[in-house]
Amino acid sequence: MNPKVKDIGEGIREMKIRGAGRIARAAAEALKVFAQNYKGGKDEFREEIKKVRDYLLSTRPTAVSLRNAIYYVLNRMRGESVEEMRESVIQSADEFIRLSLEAVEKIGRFGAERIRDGSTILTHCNSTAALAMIIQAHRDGKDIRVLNTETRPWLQGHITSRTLAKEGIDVTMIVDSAVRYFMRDVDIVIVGADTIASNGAVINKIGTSQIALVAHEARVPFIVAAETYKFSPETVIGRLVEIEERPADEIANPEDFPGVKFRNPVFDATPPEYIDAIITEKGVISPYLAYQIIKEVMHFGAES
Ligand code: RI2
Repeated sequence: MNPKVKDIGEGIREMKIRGAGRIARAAAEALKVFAQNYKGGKDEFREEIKKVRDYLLSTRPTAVSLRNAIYYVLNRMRGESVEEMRESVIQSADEFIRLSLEAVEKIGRFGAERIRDGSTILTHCNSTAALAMIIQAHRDGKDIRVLNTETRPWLQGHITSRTLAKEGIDVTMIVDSAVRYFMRDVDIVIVGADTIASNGAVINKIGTSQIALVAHEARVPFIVAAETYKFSPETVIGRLVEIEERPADEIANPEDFPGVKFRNPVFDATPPEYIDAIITEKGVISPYLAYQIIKEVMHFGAES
C-alpha cells in the first residue's frame, strides 16, 4: 500500500482525521493519491484500487459518508489505459471534495435562516455542518448563545467550544449529563449526522438520542445538519447501520478497575419522531423524506 494512502487511512482509524464529512473527503483524497502515484499496468490498477477501497472501508464502520465518497469515485472510474483511469479517479475525487465543501456551505446558509435572533442553541460533539449553521447565523448579525457538551469519551466538544469562541460567539461548555438541567434555557438543538437511514433515523455521536428525548420532552426543536452523502442507500434494503465500538481505555484504564467490564459504543440512533427537520444542501426536509433523498442521490452509494 502506498505510504501516503496508509497515512490517510491510519489518520482516519486513529481519529486524527475525524467527523463524517472530513473522513469522506479524506477517503476521496486517498483514492486520488493512489491514482497519482500508481506505477503498474492497467489490469493491476483495478485490482490495486479495490484493495485501497477495502482498506479505507475498514478504517471506521459507522459513517456512511466514507462509503459513499469511495463509491462516488469508483463508480466514475473510466478508461482503457492507466492514464485514462488515473485521470478519471483524480477528477471525480476532486469533484466529490468540491461538492462536499459546497454542501457544507449551503447547509450553513439554509440552516442559519432557521436560527432566530436571540436564540440559545445546544449542540453536541463536533459537526462541521452544524457549526456552519451556527457560525453563519452569527455572521448574519444574529445575537446567539451556544451551549455545547464536552462529548465523552473523545471530548470533541472541546473543538466545538474553541471554534465558536474564536468566531466571537458566546459559548458555554457543559458536561454531557447536564443537558436536561439546561434544556429549559435552550431554543433549538442542532447536531450533525454520521449516517441517516431510509426511515429517517439519524445515527450520530453517542448521547445524541438522549438529547433528542430531552428536547422532545421540553418541546425544543431538534434539527440535524447533514449533507446528502450522509444518507445510506443500503438501509433501503434493510441493512442495519453498524455502530462502532471503540476501546475501553478511551473511558478509563481497565487495569485500574479489576473485575469491571467496559462498553464504549460511540454512536446511537435517534428515531425520526424526535427530529423536526434535516437541513441538507438540497433544502430542508422532514426526516420522513429520507428515502426521497436516497432515491435522488443513489449514485453516491450504489456499486456498479
Ligand atoms: P460533520 C462525528 O463523528 C460526530 O458524530 C459528528 O456529529 C458527525 O461526525 C458529523 O460531523 P466522529 O468522527 O460531518 O467525531 O458534520 O466520531 O463534521
